[in-house]
This record gives sequence, C-alpha cells and structure tokens, in this order.
Amino acid sequence: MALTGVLRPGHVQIRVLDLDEGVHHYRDIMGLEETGRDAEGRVYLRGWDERDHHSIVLRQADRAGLDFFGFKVADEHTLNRLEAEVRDWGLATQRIPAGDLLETGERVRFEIPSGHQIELYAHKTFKGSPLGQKDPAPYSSRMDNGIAPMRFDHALLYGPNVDKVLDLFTKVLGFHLAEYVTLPDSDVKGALWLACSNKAHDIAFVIHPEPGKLHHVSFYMESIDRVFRAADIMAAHNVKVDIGPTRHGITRGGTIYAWDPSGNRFETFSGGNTTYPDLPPIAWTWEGLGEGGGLDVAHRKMHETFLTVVT
Ligand code: M3P
Ligand code: FE
Repeated sequence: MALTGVLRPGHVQIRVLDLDEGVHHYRDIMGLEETGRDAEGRVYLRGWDERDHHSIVLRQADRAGLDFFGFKVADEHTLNRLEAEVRDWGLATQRIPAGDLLETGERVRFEIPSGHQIELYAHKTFKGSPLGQKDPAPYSSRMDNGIAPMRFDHALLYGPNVDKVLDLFTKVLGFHLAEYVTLPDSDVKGALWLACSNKAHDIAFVIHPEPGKLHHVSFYMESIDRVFRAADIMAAHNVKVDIGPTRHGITRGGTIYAWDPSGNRFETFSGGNTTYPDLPPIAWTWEGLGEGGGLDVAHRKMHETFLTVVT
C-alpha cells in the first residue's frame, strides 16, 4: 500500500488547568518522554516508538480541551496542494510559521465544520526512537517507564456538521470511512471512524451540539496485556477511570477510557481492525453502539459518560 497525501496523526495540543499536574500525569504516570519546552511554557512529549520530535503538546489554560490536531503530510508539494483543495472546498486557511511549534515546519490550519482546528504540516525534526534506527535494540527501559504507550494514535472529537466533516475528510483529505454509527431510527451518520492509513482509524467524530469538543486522545499500547498493566498503574496513581478495561466492538480495539487531572479523557488502546480504502465501511446502528457492544463489548450497554462528558 502506498501511503501518500496525509500520512498520519502528528500532534495534538491539549489544554491543562495546571501545567505541573499535567506534566506529572503525561510524563510520569503515562511515561511519555519530555522532549522540549518553549518560550510560551508549552511542554512537548512523545511515546517510546515515535521518531519525530513530539506528538503531545501541553498548554496551561483556564479550561481543558483541545487546541488543535495536526496531521503530517508527505511533503511540501502535498501541503500546498491540500491547502488549495481545502480552500476550494470552502474553508479559510491560515499559515503558521515554522518554529511556532518546536522543531516543526510551517503549518496550514483550518477550522472544520465541527468547530475543530485541524492542521497539516510536512516537516518535523526526526529524533529517532530509544531503540535506534540501525540494528535497533530489542528493548529500552522507556518501554517500562509508566504506562508507556508506543505512540499517540488518534482522537475522538465531538461537534456539529458531521456530514460535512465526512465530505471534507473523504473527498479532500484522502481518508476512507472505516466504520460509522447511524442515529436512532434513521440512516443519518452520527459517528464516524476515519482512516488515512490502514489502521482501525486515525480520527473519529461524534455529532454533538457544542462545537470543538474533545472526547478523548488515544495512545497505542503494544498488547492487551499492556492495557491491563496500564489499569494497574492507573489504580496505583488514583487515575479516574471512565470505562474498561474492555473491548470496543467498533474498531475491535482493547481499551481503557480514563481522565487526566484536568478532566480531559484519554484512552489506552491496542489492536483493532485493519482497514483498506476499497472495503465498504462497517455500519453500526444506535442499538449496536450500546446494547450491541459497539462501545463496550463486555458490558453491552451505553455508558452515559460517553455521550455527556467532553472537554
Ligand atoms: C474507540 C477506539 C465506540 C467506540 C470507540 C472506539 C465509541 O475509541 O479507539 O476504537 O463505540
Ligand atoms: Fe479511541
């Protein structure tokens, strides 16, 4: 499979209410590596299997949530082409200068119809992983440092105009729809799982009246064992758990949903379906999402927090 265009989720900037508390959570309990701090006081982190400089940026603010979600694209030419196509589709775009985020090139930012700030960029400094790039080592102690996810994997975002978001991501940004949920007694798609790769998904959306909301930022774990180990570490540090450990029927990923100290939900996720752009999407009904185990295979019910708690 030739990956071109949009390559992968590259970074998210998350607002935390107290920076030290946020750093303690993401660096010391999650076990992400701190790779930098900038003049604005933002803290940069990444998982042990990531090669680029960072994927998670923490910014202290008086309300929690997501500032922006950035995708890495293949090259400068792709960045220019997608910028033009996003404009032709009808969105205003803005160029953010290289270096605004540490070790990151120029970014193209636009607000999508769900109210989220999405960015594309072509360059971020290659830093390598702790295993090395040549004859890589089989093990690094970073793999056991806290919860120790391999990487930032995806986010689930809540907002209006999910139909327009689907059009933009599939017709302009080159994503395919992997799975979706229709609203009760309707064929309107109310939730989307979208992939630019053959992962289970790279970004997901659920319809919601308030724009720009964050449901969760997800971290990829090597195995379901590591998800259970994450549950032990969460318990040891009094991390508040929402759902799990269980499996999502949608994506078939092993999961825990839990909250950081600012109330932002995060997920430790493993496995999941392999998707291809030629396959028709998997369709879930509203009942399938709840009683059908789409959200929670083990308990086969809707959890109220899934629909109501977002930042
Ligand atoms: C995920 C995931 C639902 C499934 C959610 C899936 C809400 O968060 O990462 O696979 O049914
Ligand atoms: Fe998820």
